[in-house]
Amino acid sequence: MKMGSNLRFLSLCLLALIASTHAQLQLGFYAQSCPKAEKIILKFVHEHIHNAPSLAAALIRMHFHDCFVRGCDGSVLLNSTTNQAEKNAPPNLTVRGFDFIDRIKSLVEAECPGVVSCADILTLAARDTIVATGGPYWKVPTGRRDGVISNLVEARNNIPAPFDNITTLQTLFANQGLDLKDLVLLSGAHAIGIAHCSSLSNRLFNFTGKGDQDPSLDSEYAANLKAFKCKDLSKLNTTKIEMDP
Ligand code: HEM
Ligand SMILES: *[C@@H]1O[C@H](CO)[C@@H](O)[C@H](O)[C@H]1NC(C)=O
Ligand SMILES: *[C@@H]1O[C@H](CO)[C@@H](O)[C@H](O)[C@H]1NC(C)=O
Ligand SMILES: *[C@@H]1O[C@H](CO)[C@@H](O)[C@H](O)[C@H]1NC(C)=O
Ligand SMILES: *[C@@H]1O[C@H](CO)[C@@H](O)[C@H](O)[C@H]1NC(C)=O
Ligand SMILES: CC(=O)N[C@H]1CO[C@H](CO)[C@@H](O)[C@@H]1O
Repeated sequence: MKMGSNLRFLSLCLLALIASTHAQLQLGFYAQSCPKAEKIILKFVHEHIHNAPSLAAALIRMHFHDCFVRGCDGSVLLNSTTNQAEKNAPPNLTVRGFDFIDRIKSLVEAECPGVVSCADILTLAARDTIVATGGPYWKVPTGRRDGVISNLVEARNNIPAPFDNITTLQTLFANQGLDLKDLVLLSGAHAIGIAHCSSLSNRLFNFTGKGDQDPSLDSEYAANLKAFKCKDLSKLNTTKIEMDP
């Protein structure tokens, strides 16, 4: 009898867990629980974006990396402990803006402790910085729950690499429930921000390992990068180029 009720309790808990992890996002999820949350984020963005407008690109990319590993759960923000966190995976070595999110989180925590997820803060801040720097506005439903697992290997396996071919890119997007149209549209985010020469230097200098250039790369652009910006092979890791010159 007791066993039966325990089992029933367990299954109720599991049902609740499934319901909560698959909870629908909604606009204004914090309208009752932390009504000022979205305003605090927006205000902070407006006060600070002028000092670092390049953060708009950094944060939309951080949001993308977060979402590609275990869903949009803030796990990209976690530090390594005994394991190596997502943050320390190769694609994340060039992710910037962690301090910015941490500072917003402190302000929101001061207003309503333990209510607003880091994942939602990152998502909203990414949108707000894009808008503040002249980009488009989109509605951001909230209610994301933060994860506690952050794993380097999962980041490496799920986040697309600059040398991935279109087939691999489509697979990685399909793994997240995103189709070819999503892949094309979301890649439009590369209209802003920077890349390091090292992210494309193989396509310039050693595409098939024979000192050649990727034939699909615009030849004029490639020649320009080789002659100027990405010329110094010893500085490929540190030289930045505009995504869309
Ligand atoms: C389609 C697969 C994608 C690949 C292979 C890819 C790859 C890259 C690479 C290699 C960089 C340059 C990193 C560096 O050298 O510093 C970069 C930067 C960037 N990516 Fe992507 N990316 C992809 C999709 C996306 C998506 C979906 C978004 C957002 C919606 C995004 C937003 C950005 C932004 C804004 C930057 C510039 C970051 C900055 O200025 O710090 N990317 N991406
Ligand atoms: C990660 O470490 C940095 C630097 O020590 C710290 O400022 C930040 O608050 C930490 N983030 C989290 C989520 O613990
Ligand atoms: C794309 O890359 C994958 C993994 O490297 C490889 O197995 C596949 O053959 C490539 N596909 C094409 C069309 O080049
Ligand atoms: C080009 O790639 C090949 C094969 O991966 C490698 O052996 C060679 O060292 C590379 N050359 C340069 C200049 O990096
Ligand atoms: C560039 O960065 C890569 C990856 O972190 C590293 O393996 C390589 O040694 C670096 N190259 C130089 C010239 O610093
Ligand atoms: C922003 C940033 O660089 N984050 C981490 C990425 O990984 C490096 C190297 O492991 C860490 O030192 C950074 O803190």
